Amino acid sequence: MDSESRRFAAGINWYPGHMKKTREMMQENLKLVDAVIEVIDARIPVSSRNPVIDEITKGKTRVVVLNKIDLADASQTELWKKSFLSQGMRTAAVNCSSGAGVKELMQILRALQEEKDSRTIRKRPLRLMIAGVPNVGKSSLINKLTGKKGARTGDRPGVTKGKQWLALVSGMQLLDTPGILWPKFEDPNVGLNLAFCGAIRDEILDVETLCLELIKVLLKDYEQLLKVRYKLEEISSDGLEAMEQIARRRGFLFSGNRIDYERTARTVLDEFRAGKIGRITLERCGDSGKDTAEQRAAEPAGEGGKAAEHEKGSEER
Ligand SMILES: Nc1nc2c(ncn2[C@@H]2O[C@H](COP(=O)(O)OP(=O)(O)OP(=O)(O)O)[C@@H](O)[C@H]2O)c(=O)[nH]1
Ligand SMILES: [Mg+2]
Repeated sequence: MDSESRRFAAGINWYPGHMKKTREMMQENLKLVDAVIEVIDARIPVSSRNPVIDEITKGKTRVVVLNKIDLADASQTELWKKSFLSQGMRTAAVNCSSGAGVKELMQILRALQEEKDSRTIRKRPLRLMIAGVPNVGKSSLINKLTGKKGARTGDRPGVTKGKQWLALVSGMQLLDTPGILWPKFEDPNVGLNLAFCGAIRDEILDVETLCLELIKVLLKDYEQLLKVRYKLEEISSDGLEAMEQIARRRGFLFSGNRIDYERTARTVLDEFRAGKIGRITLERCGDSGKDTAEQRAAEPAGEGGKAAEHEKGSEER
């Protein structure tokens, strides 16, 4: 990552007061639940794992759900799933839009129920907390599991406010929670990845620079997809030039052929998030995934570490 990218990434943070409150609510409710379903984004299986959720759910049975697999590279999702399984985590890969993989998750939950029943005299249906970063599909997962539209969903972060219990036909109870982030991203890539995938409110971001960063990342591993989507025979290896090529191709110009960067940015970000550029996994299992985790441990605060310090419990923006 070049120094400009690093500076931009270090400035990304979103930890409004409601997330701090949600964290407290989750901690209070943990004693009521038998297990936690951690929903993560299959496009960013490292960055979408919230260390706070890790910390507060220690000692609880956990199920990791890789969601939005329709948007991710299928072979990468397979590798990530194997990697989580090999770490001893119960894992399912799902698409909460179509429902693919939800049956497999149900089998995991049924097995958990049986395990619990075999240990207790008074049997009662499982209670599960659904946790994860904003916009990852927690409420959509609940709706797929219950077969109803009981939980509100939406294509922006921060849709669920407050807690809500919903029941499955089997009697299992699911607790929907608002998405939470954490006060400081140690690795600037994490903030970027979360922003690319829509876990951070666009209103607080400079979307033009965010798009430029996304294009830089895509040029590395997915150059061909960019060329095809934007009908470019050749694409510059320079991020800004590539963004300008896209703008011209789409006709996002003001009078005098000046480029409408904002329109270009919103379009490319929307198309990436909707999977229109292709199925893309930003964190590849093996090398880069491992690198990211190792980097996190090895260099707690990068160049922009201090700048990235978030105000704990700052007012909602
Ligand atoms: N393509 C795709 N979109 C999905 C999938 N699951 C959820 N979505 C979409 O992602 C957006 C966010 O879904 P929600 O269920 O509201 O996410 P959430 O985690 O509850 O979000 P917050 O409550 O804001 O934290 C919605 O537009 C969903 O339709 C999926 O598997 N694939
Ligand atoms: Mg929600």
